Amino acid sequence: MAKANQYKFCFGPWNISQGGDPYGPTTRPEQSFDWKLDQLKALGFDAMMFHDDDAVPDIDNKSEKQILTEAKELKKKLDDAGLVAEMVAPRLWFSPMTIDGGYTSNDPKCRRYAIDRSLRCIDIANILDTDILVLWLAREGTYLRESKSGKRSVELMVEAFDKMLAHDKKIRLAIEPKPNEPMDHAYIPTIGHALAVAQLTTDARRVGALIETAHCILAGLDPADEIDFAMTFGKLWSLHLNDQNGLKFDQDKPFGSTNLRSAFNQVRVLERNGYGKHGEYVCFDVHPFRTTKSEQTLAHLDNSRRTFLRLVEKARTFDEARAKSLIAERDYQALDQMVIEHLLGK
Ligand code: XLS
Ligand code: MG
Repeated sequence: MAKANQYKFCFGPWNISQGGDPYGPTTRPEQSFDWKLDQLKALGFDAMMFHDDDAVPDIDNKSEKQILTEAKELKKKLDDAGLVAEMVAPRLWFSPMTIDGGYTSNDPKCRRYAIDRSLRCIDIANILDTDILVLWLAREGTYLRESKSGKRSVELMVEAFDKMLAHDKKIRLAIEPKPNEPMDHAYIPTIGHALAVAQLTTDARRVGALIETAHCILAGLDPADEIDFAMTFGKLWSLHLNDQNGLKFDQDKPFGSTNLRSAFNQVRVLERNGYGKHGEYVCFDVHPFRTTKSEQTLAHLDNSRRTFLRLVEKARTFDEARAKSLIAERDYQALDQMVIEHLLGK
C-alpha cells in the first residue's frame, strides 16, 4: 500500500454522525467532541475540520470575547493532541436568520447576520492557525426562482466575500460548490461558477475552491474533471472525497463505494497534479450508513482512507507508457479494457 505520509488526512466531527434522516430518528448515540478527537488521533488522521459552532458550540449566544476564549481553549486541546485544524466554515444554514439564505437573503438584517458570523468565523480560524475559510453556500439559492434575482445574488455574494477578504489579509476563501440540496437550485453549483465569482472580488488570488465528489456527481459532472479544472488554475485548496449513487439526496458514501473507476480517476488526477505539495489535505466528507452499529461508527473513515491509498498504488502502477501508445493509435477500446483489468488486478 502507498505510504500514508505522502498525503495528510482529515475529517470533521460531523462525519461521526448518528444516523438520523428526514424520515427517522438517530440510530446511534451521540459521542462527545473529545471522544471524536481521540478517535481521529487513534486512527492516525492528521487534522480536523471545523464548523464555527463545532469549535465554539452555541456560538450565536456568546459574546465576541467568549468566542475568542473558547477558540483559544480548543487550540490548546489540539496542540496537546498534536493535531491541527484544517479549516473553519461558518454554519450558515441552521439559524432562523438564514431561512431565506445568508449573504443572498432578501432581508438586510439577515444578510448582516451572515456576514458578521463569517467574520467571527475568520477570527476563530486565526486562533486555530488555519488560513482556510470554507464556504459551503448551503442556502444561497432558491426554492422558487422568482423569489430572488440571480444577478443581485451574485453581487451580494461578492460584497460578502470582499468584507471577509478585507477583515483579514491572510484568509483564503475556499468555495465548496453544490448544485442543490437543501435548495432547489444553488447559485454556485460548480467549480467553474466558483472561480468565475472569484474574479469579481477585490482579491481573486485569495478566493479558490474545495471540491466534493458527491457534489460534482449531483451536478452531472465528472469529479476528476472538476479537480483537473480547479488545479489548472492553482485553486484546489481542499478536497472532500466521498461517493454518490447518481442524482438523489446527498449520500456522502465512503470513497469508492459506488464507482471505483471514478474514484481511481480522481486519485490519478490528484497524483498527476501533485495535490498536497502545498500542504493541502485529503478530507473525507463521509457518513456511516444509517444501519451502522455503534461499534463500527468509524469504519467509513478508515475504509475511505484504505481505498484512497489502494488507489494511489493503482495510479502509480498504471502502465502509462502502454496507455500513451494506445492513445496514439486511437485504440480506446484496448485502453478501456486496460483500465478495467488494472483495477480488477491479476
Ligand atoms: C454539505 C457539505 C458540508 C461542508 C462543510 O453538503 O459537504 O459538509 O463540507 O460545511
Ligand atoms: Mg463537504
